[in-house]
Amino acid sequence: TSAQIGVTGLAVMGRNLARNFARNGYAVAVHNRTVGRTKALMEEFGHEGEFVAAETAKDFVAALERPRRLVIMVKAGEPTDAVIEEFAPLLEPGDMIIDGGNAHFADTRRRERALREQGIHFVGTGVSGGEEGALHGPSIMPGGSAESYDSLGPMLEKISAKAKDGTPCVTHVGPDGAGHFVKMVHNGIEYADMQLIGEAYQLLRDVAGYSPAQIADIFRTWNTGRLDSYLIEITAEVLSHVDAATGKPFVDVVQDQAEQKGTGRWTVQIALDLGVPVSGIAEAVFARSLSGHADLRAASRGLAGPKAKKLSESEAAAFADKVEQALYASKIVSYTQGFHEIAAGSDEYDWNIDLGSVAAIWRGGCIIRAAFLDRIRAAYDARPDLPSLLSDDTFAQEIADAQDDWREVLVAATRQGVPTPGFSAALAYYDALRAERLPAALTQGQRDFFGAHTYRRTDREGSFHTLWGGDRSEVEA
Ligand code: NBP
Repeated sequence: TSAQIGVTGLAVMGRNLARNFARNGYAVAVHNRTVGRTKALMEEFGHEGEFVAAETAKDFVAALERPRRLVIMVKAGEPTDAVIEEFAPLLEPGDMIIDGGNAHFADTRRRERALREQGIHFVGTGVSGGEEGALHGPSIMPGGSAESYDSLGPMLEKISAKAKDGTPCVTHVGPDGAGHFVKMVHNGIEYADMQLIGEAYQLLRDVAGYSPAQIADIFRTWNTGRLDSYLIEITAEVLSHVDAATGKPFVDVVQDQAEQKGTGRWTVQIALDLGVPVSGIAEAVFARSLSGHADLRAASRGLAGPKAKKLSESEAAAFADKVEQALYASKIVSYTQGFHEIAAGSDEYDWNIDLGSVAAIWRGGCIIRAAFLDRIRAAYDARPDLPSLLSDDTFAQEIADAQDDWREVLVAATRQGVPTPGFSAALAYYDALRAERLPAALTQGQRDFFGAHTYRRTDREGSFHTLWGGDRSEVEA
């Protein structure tokens, strides 16, 4: 038999992706560095479809129909290069290597360029949805050549998640590293979403005085409205879970030190390089690192601050409604920032990414899937040149309606000493964008004073410098 697709790297993600292809009727060649994993897959799941188990790289390549489609699902970084080095010499022009790992888009660009010289299509592909998504339908973000998508697209559409309207959650994002770039920003937005939800939880707990179980109910209610999303849904599950060993809320027995694997950090690093203000995403990454500084936190615990006062029952209910407004408004800002970064990356690398279709493929399968994304898609479909999500009339109106509550929540948080870096950064971004004047004019004056960096005037063209150390007259630079 010849297999239509092959998967090498059969840890949780690769194994489930291979099963997904097989369950959808494709013959799948499977391979893993350690043969035990291949055998385990065949034993446990071999009955699910048509698999061809290969022990060696040569057998694996030989099992594939031409042009070959070879999916790599190994640990990102050096392992990916090692696998490419192993397989590329065995391939022929026209063959495709699909890297479904969480690669850095710059690595993907480098690999794509190198393999293109050999006539091999390298398709860096973002895959989101964790192991369940890989099995039942992930959101898939392929980059690479348009030609490779002609061959892969129908297969990816088949195994991908479907949005509520039935559309497959996959599209050809753009050439070379575009897919991994978009996956990176997806993860950055995911960090921001999680941080905002965390802040809402802490406010409901410390200011409103609700228990984790009560907060779970509040999140369940929110999940029936405009915040309807996978992350809100699982938040309610986590908050209502009780630890079997102690009988305490699960959330109270877990160490409050968040870990990270790096894609959120990359989103911020690249945003700094591109000059895109993703302050909400950055605060989310920093909040995780701050939480991990156990010694610093222990040393700071005695610092002065207000004691949070609990609210009466009716005040608490009213406050919870305001937190929902603050969460929603901050979420709009996070997505605004994330989509700005995608637009900037697309400009920088000539990817020509369609922002509406990115929103569309995030509607199902991935971690940030949400009803909200349908609205973002609609906003970009209506105006593909939308300067920012905040320029969309509907979103602008929703923020206008939310802003009084958003500000009040932040006043309460500040007064009571509850940290809300995500909510605060989002509001600062909003207020800065809509400001008539920013203190950047003063910054320019300071820069000109100490470094003769020059400034531009509001009333005339050209660059100017003031002779600060002399008679303070202005000269044209
Ligand atoms: P891991 O990231 O844990 O990688 C394990 C796999 O890499 C095994 O198959 C292992 O083979 C193989 N491997 C390594 Br490590 N070094 C290798 C080398 N030098 N040569 C050949 N194979 C090598 O697996 P995962 O959690 O399934 O994730 C796979 C990819 O998918 C990663 O890039 C990950 O970032 C990405 N991803 C993961 C998730 C998720 O939810 N876990 C979601 C989305 C994307 P062995 O069996 O011989 O050790």
